[in-house]
Amino acid sequence: MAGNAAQRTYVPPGQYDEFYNFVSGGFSGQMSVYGLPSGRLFRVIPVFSVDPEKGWGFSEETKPMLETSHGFIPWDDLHHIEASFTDGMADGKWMFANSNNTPRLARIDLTTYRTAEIIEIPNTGGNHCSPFTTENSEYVIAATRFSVPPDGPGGDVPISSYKENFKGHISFVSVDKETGEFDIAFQLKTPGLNFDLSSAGKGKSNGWLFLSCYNSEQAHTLLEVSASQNDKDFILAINWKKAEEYFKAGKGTKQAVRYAHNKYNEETHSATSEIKTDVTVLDLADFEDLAYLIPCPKSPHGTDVNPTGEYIIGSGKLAALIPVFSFDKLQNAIANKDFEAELYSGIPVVKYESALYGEVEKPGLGPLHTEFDDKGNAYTSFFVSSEVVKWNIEKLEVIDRQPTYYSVGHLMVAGGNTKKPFGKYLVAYNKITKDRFLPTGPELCHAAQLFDISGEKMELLLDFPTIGEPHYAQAVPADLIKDRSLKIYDINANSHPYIAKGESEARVERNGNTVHVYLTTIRSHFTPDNIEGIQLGDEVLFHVTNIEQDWDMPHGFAIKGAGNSELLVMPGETQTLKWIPDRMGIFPMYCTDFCSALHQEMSGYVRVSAKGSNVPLTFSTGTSQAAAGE
Ligand code: K7E
Ligand code: CUA
Repeated sequence: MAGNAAQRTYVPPGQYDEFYNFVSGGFSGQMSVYGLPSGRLFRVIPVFSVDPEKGWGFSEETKPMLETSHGFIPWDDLHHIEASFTDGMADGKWMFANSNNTPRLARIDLTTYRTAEIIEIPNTGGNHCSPFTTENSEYVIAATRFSVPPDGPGGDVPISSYKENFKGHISFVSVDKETGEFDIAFQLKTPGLNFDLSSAGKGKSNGWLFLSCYNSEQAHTLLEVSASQNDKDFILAINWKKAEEYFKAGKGTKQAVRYAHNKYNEETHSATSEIKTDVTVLDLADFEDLAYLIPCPKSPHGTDVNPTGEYIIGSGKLAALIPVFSFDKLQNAIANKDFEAELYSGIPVVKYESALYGEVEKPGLGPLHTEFDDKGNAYTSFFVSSEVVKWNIEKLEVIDRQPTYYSVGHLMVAGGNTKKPFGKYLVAYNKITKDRFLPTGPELCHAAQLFDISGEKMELLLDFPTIGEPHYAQAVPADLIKDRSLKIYDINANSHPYIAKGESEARVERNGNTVHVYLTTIRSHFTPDNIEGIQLGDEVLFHVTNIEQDWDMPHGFAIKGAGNSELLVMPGETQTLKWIPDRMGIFPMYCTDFCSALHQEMSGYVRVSAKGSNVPLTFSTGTSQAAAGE
């Protein structure tokens, strides 16, 4: 460990980190935001998860974000984070994230640091090969990990009919340049293969997409044996610009499907969920010039394209070498029809040697993922031999190797998947941390390890624990995005249907068994803070508007017996907590976020009476009269 490592990661009090690091949370369903080089955790953002700390998925406004065609699903397995790109560089607008279980794609807004949109992906089983974006984020790509029969009643087939009935789908989800809004433009239907990961071409290879696939055997049971038979699986190269041309020319067929499209509206402060019912599918079997298979040794995992776009690195999980493919050679091979076979009824297989630039010999065991620096070097993670290996792409020579503690999965170089990596820091995301940290029972934290890669040798600087299981991550220079961060929501732009724009609009209204409480918060009281006339059998909706217009001034809201969570309401925002009282009596409510010296005083009472009681509905703040009628 380098002697001055502490100095190089130390960010003095009051100073900022150089990079934001957006890290996937794996089975926590969240994305966390760290600073680099300090490793300080700033924020955990619920994406495919509920989060009681923020009321996310518990407030009435946020629940629709987690709707799917299967109903409300408050969890998923988030593996990959990818930045929105402009000209192959992170532009700091959004982060994209995939869910691996119930296939979904999310967009996280880097002004609000919240999930702004989630779209479900039809015809897909396990959205692992996702979300990888093209050079200008024209599309976010999402491909199926498990091939399955297309959605619909036709899916009721014997599992043993895999080869015939199971299909892969690669989704091209367009991203609106201004708003970021998703739309599934089209899908490519492929033979039944398992797509693991992908990278879009960049620079000279812009317009192409490279997907690693395993299970070229098309096995459907005991895959650890039966999908590891072939000496080589494949990288599927797709000419997506061509596919887009065909789509725009009206090719493909519309298929009836059902998928949810959820959007959060910053003006109504509410999410909506809509079920969409069709998707355009182009079957690869109908086109001759869209797809080519490149043989790739032994169960490829990552497929990564270098900053110039010329080299495509395959990482066979069981391979003892790293193949480096050349985009130019691939193009020549395609032009010369230098094919060794056609597979899966009609996809040409390019000869391995014809696409290969060269192989890195004996790099390590179990290569998974590769990222790049600004000097022509690649960095590959090795799960089995638990190390990070630096090698020169053109020379195919190993330059340095450093152990990780332990069993690294993804690694990330700052800007390492862009056209111009920053090449200063590398972070290894490790699966196992036995003996690295104070023990915390049977489960230990996963962890990140920060390396300085500015010199010839990599230097380990810092270990820091992570939330959930970190897979992929992105780092963006702080200067690019920190000034875009929102400070408050403008209350005058708040068009929530149940807003109270000031204390004079605070009130309580009964509509049958539903009681709407228009509640405001400001340091350090609620308006109203005494409410009587609630009856058993009522459903009470607390619409809490935080009328503060100061940065970093949220108020919380909680009431005894509520079956959900707190609300944490940002300045200028309205959020709703549903409460169904189950007994008569007095119920305290209070602010959960220490907002001022008199935060403890920020509280109130709600009286619940019997059904049909003659206690009238009253509300007040700052008066001590008993409610009328007593
Ligand atoms: Cu290698 Cu799901 Cu990207 Cu994790 S995957 S390590
Ligand atoms: Cu408001 Cu504490």
